[in-house]
Amino acid sequence: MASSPNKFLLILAIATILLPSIAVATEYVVGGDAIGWKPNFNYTDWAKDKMFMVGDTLVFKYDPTKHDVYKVNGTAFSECVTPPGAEVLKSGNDIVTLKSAGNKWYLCSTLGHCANGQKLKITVMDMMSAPQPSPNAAPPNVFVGFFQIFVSLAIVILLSSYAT
Ligand SMILES: [Cu+2]
Repeated sequence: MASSPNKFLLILAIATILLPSIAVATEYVVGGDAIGWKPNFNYTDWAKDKMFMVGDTLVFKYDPTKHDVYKVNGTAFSECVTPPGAEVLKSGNDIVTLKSAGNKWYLCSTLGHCANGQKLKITVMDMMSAPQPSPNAAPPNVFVGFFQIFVSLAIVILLSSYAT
């Protein structure tokens, strides 16, 4: 019998189990709050111990009269150039949602800044690709995420068979 307490419990069960896995999206202030986006900083070092996942966000914080953020390809990144048509952000507080897996490259187009380190390369992973790129340290939360989704699906199926 589908009574309302059952539905409430169902929703509560789904919410309790699903919410933590949805909420794992992380916001990264590029360079950290104290540094932000500027030259003479090693963004490779900054990025190397971080695990960027699809759905996470990057926040570029900087003085917009001095800097900008170009999203470029790998070639442009190594050469510190901005290809025509490259996506540019210039608000000084740019929020970039990582929508797809793969390598992402960003640089500042102000003369000399990219050459002096104002460039960021990251590798974004999705759940399927996450365990492979880092053989030494695949974080457990990836598997917890899978497990939570599996368990919540099982509960949904179970409870919906009771509810009908
Ligand atoms: Cu700059």
